[in-house]
Amino acid sequence: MQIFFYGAKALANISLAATVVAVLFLTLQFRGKLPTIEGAAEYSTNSTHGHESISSKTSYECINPYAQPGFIWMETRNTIDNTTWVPFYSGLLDEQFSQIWDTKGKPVDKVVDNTRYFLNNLPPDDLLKNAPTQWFQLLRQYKNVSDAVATENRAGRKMESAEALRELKKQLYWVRNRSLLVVGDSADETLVSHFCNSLAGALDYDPRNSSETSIVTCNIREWNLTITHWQLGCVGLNCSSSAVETPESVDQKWDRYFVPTSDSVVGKNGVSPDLVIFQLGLWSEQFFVNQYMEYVHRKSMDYSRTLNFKELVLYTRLLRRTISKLRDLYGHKVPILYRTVALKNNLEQDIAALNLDSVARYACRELDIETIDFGWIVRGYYSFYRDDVNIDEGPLSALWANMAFWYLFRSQGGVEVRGDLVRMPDMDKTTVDAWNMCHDTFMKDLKIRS
Ligand SMILES: *[C@@H]1O[C@H](CO)[C@@H](O)[C@H](O)[C@H]1NC(C)=O
Ligand SMILES: *[C@@H]1O[C@H](CO)[C@@H](O)[C@H](O)[C@H]1NC(C)=O
Ligand SMILES: *[C@@H]1O[C@H](CO)[C@@H](O)[C@H](O)[C@H]1NC(C)=O
Ligand SMILES: *[C@@H]1O[C@H](CO)[C@@H](O)[C@H](O)[C@H]1NC(C)=O
Ligand SMILES: *[C@@H]1O[C@H](CO)[C@@H](O)[C@H](O)[C@H]1NC(C)=O
Ligand SMILES: *[C@@H]1O[C@H](CO)[C@@H](O)[C@H](O)[C@H]1NC(C)=O
Ligand SMILES: CC(=O)N[C@H]1CO[C@H](CO)[C@@H](O)[C@@H]1O
Repeated sequence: MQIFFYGAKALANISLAATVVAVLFLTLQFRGKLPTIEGAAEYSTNSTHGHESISSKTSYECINPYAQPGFIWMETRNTIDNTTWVPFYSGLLDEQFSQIWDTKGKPVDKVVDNTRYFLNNLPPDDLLKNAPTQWFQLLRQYKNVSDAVATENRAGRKMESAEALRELKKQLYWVRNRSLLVVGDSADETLVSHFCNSLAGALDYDPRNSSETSIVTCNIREWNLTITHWQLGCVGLNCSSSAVETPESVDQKWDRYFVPTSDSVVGKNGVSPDLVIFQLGLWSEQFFVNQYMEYVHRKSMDYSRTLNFKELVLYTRLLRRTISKLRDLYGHKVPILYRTVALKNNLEQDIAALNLDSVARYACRELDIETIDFGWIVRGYYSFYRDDVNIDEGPLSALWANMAFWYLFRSQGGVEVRGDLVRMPDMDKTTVDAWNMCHDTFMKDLKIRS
């Protein structure tokens, strides 16, 4: 049998019944991967929400799928479901090449085909089953099924979807009341808004009239799940060279806009967001590029220039200021991730962005901050951008959401190893601190890749 997320492929039409059957099938497949009590269909009021009490195990294999070499699998060019990062693990080396080449090195089978996105050519099961959970797709399924339940309720029909909904709840219960803070530029805001639009979340923009920053809050009501975006760098299109962040302007943004609203960016633990993801590379790059343009009296911008050491030091100061602002605001316990820079989609080179990313990787490693390597993973996928810097809604935005939720899951005490959810978050947080359990290992694994 094909592994999960595949079995229902035959159900090509999107009728309500088909969707419900597919979801039931998928969730039952999925359930095999969950540490649930067999046959425990009821959703109990236990604090672990139907999950077996967390095992007494206090250590697990620490392996971050998104830090492994791999590839992006997407079903089609425009899909937002069925997209995942597939780490190679051991499957690649075990493949039998004799089927492809004969002893004289002549191909016995066609290696190249016209498949651009693995449409009819799925990666091998043993690779795909090691891929990380597609949290975003599960959330979308939940939305579909709960809409179906509402329709059935209104129609007074038998609750075909109720069982599917219960199964999904068992996988997703832990996202309730969570809060994710994303600090960055429009590239991050775009990803947040794709996520929310796709789940019909309510997006609020505030302050509406500011030319200094923007704050976007998205709430997925079904889950009371909140994602907040704080904009660093410039806002709007009219960014002159003076529109750059300095450590002082970072302070000012914090004091005027972020600190006064920071109380609303508090999640399950009551004192901080459950996870923070930040990045501030592209506007800093733009500042240096603008400065250089003025300095040499040119009309065009040059992204191929290597930044000098002073520029790197200034950027590092900015980065440190941002991190210490976050720490001052929310304390040292909140997990913070540096999101690696996604290079620009333009014909020129983007060397300055590489320089800044490299400096940030180094500084964050020294400051004990883990990396979410989205920028590296999507490097080269420029046809999926909707303009020079912002990624379109599609496979890559889905991938971003899956990645963010992999870390959020971990921040809540969940452990996923090679595609298996070996430990579900414990709502009482009485046992292992899954974040710190693997933090040292993941810090050691960090490579300087730029
Ligand atoms: C919660 O579940 C665990 C394991 O099944 C059980 O030992 C415990 O008594 C349950 N607690 C409540 C309040 O039901
Ligand atoms: C949700 O429903 C829409 C519309 O029926 C469908 O296109 C989409 O594939 C479904 N997504 C999931 C994850 O079930
Ligand atoms: C979510 O928050 C509400 C309000 O504080 C609370 O009643 C509920 O128990 C919380 N649910 C979970 C799963 O934490
Ligand atoms: C939503 O979650 C937040 C953070 O956990 C909590 O303070 C708030 O009470 C929750 N609201 C509802 C309606 O559950
Ligand atoms: C911007 O909004 C704030 C809060 O709503 C208000 O106090 C301020 O006067 C507004 N500024 C402008 C220039 O409209
Ligand atoms: C754009 O910047 C120029 C020069 O700083 C300024 O004169 C102009 O008013 C700005 N336009 C807007 C819409 O902010
Ligand atoms: C090939 C594949 O896995 N297709 C799946 C994509 O996602 C939808 C919605 O979850 C499934 O119904 C398909 O089976």
